[in-house]
Amino acid sequence: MSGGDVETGASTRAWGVERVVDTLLEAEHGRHDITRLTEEWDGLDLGAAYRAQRLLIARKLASGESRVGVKLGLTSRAKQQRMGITSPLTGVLTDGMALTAGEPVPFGALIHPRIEPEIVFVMRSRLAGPGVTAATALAAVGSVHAGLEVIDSRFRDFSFAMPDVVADNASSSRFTVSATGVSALGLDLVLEACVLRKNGVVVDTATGAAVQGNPLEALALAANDLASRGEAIEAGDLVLTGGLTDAVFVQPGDEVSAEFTSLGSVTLSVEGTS
Ligand code: OOG
Ligand code: MG
Repeated sequence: MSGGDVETGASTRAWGVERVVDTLLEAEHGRHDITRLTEEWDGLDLGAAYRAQRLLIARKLASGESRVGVKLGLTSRAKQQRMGITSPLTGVLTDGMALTAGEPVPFGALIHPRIEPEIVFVMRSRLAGPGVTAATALAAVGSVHAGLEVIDSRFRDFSFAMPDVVADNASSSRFTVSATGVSALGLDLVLEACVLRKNGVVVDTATGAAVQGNPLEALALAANDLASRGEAIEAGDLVLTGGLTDAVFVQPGDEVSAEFTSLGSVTLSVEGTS
């Protein structure tokens, strides 16, 4: 290579936010996992990680995707214990991640997908921190839905430190949300129960209390956390409040469903045959 201006490969440049994003996008598009970037670059702190996430999303938007909402990660003890990280994080959802009813999980396009059940809010109005509480968050909610998220960390064995997973947009890959929503008023989301099944067999159960004691607390947390970076939850946004249970690994042909007390059920089938 004759000069810096002709360098293109992510592996040949000095570390910085751009190289982090190139490395993550190469892994996603090439369907291969990578080792922790925090071990390669000690400048990857939380601030740099959120700048990388912002650039990663900007790249997706530049390639034609649209922003559709926000996701929370690591809001439940089940998730925090599995991943060894105790603080929640936020990521961004795009329409490129959305699976419509009946659309299969594209297993061949993914690295090592796992599926987790989530309580999802569709926002009626903008919600901007700081100082958002569960009560003010509730007032901004339009409807509540059942959701399933497909996570697909770009990191080998889902092994990452906090800045790695933040830069990786909280392992986002795909998600689906029930078409019919329920009003949040009169719903006890703390006691809203969820039964997670894989191929018809119950693999886990939880209630809404699993996420921050109350999914509305998770929503408030998202608004306040985003505000610290000058961002907000917008009217019309979807908000995935975080996996209620540990995520299950899936193989081609698997079917995963989440059945809720009041929110209904949502199912994902993984493409291929087992
Ligand atoms: C991080 C993403 C977490 C959730 O709901 O907690 C997440 C991971 O588990 O890889 O989406
Ligand atoms: Mg999730």
